Amino acid sequence: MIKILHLSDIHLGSGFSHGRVNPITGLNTRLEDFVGTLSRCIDRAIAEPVDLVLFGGDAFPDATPPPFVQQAFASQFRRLVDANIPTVLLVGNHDQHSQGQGGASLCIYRTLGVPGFLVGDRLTTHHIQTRNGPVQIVTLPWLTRSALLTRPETEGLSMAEVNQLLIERLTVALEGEVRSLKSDVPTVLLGHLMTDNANLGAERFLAVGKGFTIPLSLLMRSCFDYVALGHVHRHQNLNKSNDPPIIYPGSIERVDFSEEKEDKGFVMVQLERGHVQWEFCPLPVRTFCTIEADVSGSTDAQATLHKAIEKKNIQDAVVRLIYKLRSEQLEQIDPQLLHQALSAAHSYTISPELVSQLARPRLPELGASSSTDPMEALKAYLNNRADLKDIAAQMMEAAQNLLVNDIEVWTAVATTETRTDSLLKSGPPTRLSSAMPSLLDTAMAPPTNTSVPNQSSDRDGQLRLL
Ligand SMILES: [Mn+2]
Repeated sequence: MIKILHLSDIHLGSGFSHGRVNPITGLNTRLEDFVGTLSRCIDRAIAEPVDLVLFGGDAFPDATPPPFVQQAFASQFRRLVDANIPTVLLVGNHDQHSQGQGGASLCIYRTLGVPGFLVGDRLTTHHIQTRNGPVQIVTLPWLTRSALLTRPETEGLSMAEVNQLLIERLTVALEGEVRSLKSDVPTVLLGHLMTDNANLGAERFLAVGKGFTIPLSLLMRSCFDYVALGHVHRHQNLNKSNDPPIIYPGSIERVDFSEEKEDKGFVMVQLERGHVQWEFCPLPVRTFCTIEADVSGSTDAQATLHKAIEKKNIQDAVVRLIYKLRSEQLEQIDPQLLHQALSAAHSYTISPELVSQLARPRLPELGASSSTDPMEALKAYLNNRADLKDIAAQMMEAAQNLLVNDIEVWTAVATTETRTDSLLKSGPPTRLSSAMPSLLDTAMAPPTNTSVPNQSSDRDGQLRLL
């Protein structure tokens, strides 16, 4: 039996706005929180001890974290090297350069030849000999459209057709891995990806146009004993019948307020070929607390606000106070008293919102508390604009085209050189891939580096998700 600790979405170095500088260390307290939580995961791995650690991707907010953040990450994972615990570091979307080429922030572990460490930056199978026997890990890092398709291949195709083509390419490539698996060795698929039925809540719309959604049927296969995922920050098992379990452990810390109500943790797995047990292990992480109040109808706005604050336990929490008031009530609010009332919090923000009788109300179906994808949002908007009825269909079509053309940076022409440096493994070709070398080669060709606009703002947007 092989014991595995599966964690994901560490995002070390994010959420600094929710912390403050620790005067003793000079570090942001949220970095200290994240490192403390990561160290709890590593403590557990060593205390068991586990035979293998699987990291599901998104180590940092981006591919170029500052050295002190990299060092904090490395000093925790270093403890696994000392404890002789093999570790697979999968590359997530946040670990890649914006061009989607390689895993810049994690590949250093391969470059340095860190003993027992593997970096999963391509679709391939790793054969690992653990203390308790061999295990096969198929790594499926974050793949962008441009990693799988070239622009000429998609010209004139609708978004649905492009997605279909992407799935076909990936299916072929994954099938190549599956056919080379040893049938009597426990097997894990380790993927950083979005599945078509993951529960994303508020983050769903952010995913549109970024990468693509993978059908669950591609993962739900008997050749895998356990499917270890990363990307979605909310812990969930996508296959309740557990044949195999398809698990997002979620992020280890709250990255932002969209994760306010989520449990955070990692997953312990006991693996045999044909038999698996898993358990979610919650981590004690800092509380996030939203206090919402509408004082616009109140005669004593200040008192109403204090009542709303008193109802919540804000001790050491990351707090945001959002309240609505009328402009003539502004003078009734004493900010000093509010600061005092919130002083027990670890950090807090105060966001007054003026209620105006003149303002047109927001469409309830498009409120900040609900989420929807851009096409659905546009549809809801157009449904409320009788004056645009004549051109509504054209607007929908135009938007659809914008989404298709604008979502991803495409490779104009993938050169032979870049294809040689493909994401595919360099080992002997499988039966399938030797039968279809050109297709696979094209399928996994990374994009070129040229004329790629900076996508960092998009990536930050995705951080809420993922
Ligand atoms: Mn991700």
